[in-house]
Amino acid sequence: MNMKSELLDILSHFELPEKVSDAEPFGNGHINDTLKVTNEQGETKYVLQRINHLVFTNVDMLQNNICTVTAHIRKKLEERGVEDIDRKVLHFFPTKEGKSYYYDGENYWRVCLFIPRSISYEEVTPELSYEAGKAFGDFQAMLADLPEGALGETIPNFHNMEFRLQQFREAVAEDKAGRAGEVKDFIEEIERRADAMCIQERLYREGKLKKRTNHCDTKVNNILFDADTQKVLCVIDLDTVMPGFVLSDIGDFIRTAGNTGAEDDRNLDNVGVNIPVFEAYTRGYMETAQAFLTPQEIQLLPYGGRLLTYMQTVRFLTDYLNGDVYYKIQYPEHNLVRTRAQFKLLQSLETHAAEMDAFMKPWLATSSAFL
Ligand code: ADP
Ligand code: GN1
Ligand code: MG
Repeated sequence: MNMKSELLDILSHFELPEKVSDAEPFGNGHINDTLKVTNEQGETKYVLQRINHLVFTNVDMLQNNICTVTAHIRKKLEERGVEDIDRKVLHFFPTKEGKSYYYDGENYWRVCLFIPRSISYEEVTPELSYEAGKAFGDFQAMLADLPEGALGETIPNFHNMEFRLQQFREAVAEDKAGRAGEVKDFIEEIERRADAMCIQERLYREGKLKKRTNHCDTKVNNILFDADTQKVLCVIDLDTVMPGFVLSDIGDFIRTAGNTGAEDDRNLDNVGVNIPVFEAYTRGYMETAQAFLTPQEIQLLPYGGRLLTYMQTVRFLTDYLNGDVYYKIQYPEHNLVRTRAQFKLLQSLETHAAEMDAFMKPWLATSSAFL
């Protein structure tokens, strides 16, 4: 990471209301680097992020998307007469040249307002999960009227399962890190499920499923709660907001919050589906999303949890096979540990599939939205 003086130099290129004095690492994302920035009184005021431009190769498109999304949500909140809007939607600061990011010749940087008295969780209670469900559904609802083409695909085919399997098969065939033999059993388990996990792509080709604007990274720590009231303040981490299939946004929440263990738990006994968290999220989500979901999408929501967990198993294993080139790792076999934990969660979701699918019945009975 850059030295303090370099970070302060980077920050000096932004049009910020207050003078800043320090920046320290913050958050635990696998892709970008996040830092919190303090003013001269030592209060945290801004969030500085270094964009991983090897992952987000079109930084202009990425930043345009984020500006479009935040401006659209801000307008919706103003129309609703919501107060304290700067804590409910991210506020980014331009550079002194009026751009939404700063390029230092090597890296791309952006700065947003730090939302005071906010908290993000790695684990949630059913009560918090219900609030998160309402918030992510509302997030999709607010973006539903963005005109087609308003947002670019920042990572093409990001949640396309067929594409992820293709990348996985290439990684197996090339076996760059010489690890394919060691993970033979996982490769078989993945192939055994491959067809069943590509339902969305098939339905889309048949014209039976449409794309919507999704967040595409609804990890539990990508939502900020009010530290005082425990209500949701703001949906954050907007890099992957783009057109995709609606199951992504229930799927990644089940995969992260609906896991009794950690994403990279070494102790597989800890890992399994947390049914109360799934049920509470679904209840909240359906309150805000039912109006725009089709019966078919509603029926498929629990499948979304299995799908996103399967997809993440495939993606972590692909990176392990490729020699750890995509996700940040903390130790050499980290991606394998992640693969094992995600696969264990998938097995647990499969065991509970009938019960989770049946949970959707009341909404299916009352659903009237059509494709
Ligand atoms: P990444 O996951 O790529 O590291 P995030 O944008 O999710 O980046 O930020 C990481 C963490 O930093 C979040 O989980 C949250 O706890 C905190 N955070 C991010 N942006 C803000 C903000 N504007 N105000 C307060 N906290 C924030
Ligand atoms: C990455 O950056 P972060 O940690 O929020 C990844 C997600 C994965 C997630 C797995 C751009 O998200 O797709 O689901 O790791 N983001 C990108 O934890 O690939
Ligand atoms: Mg994040």
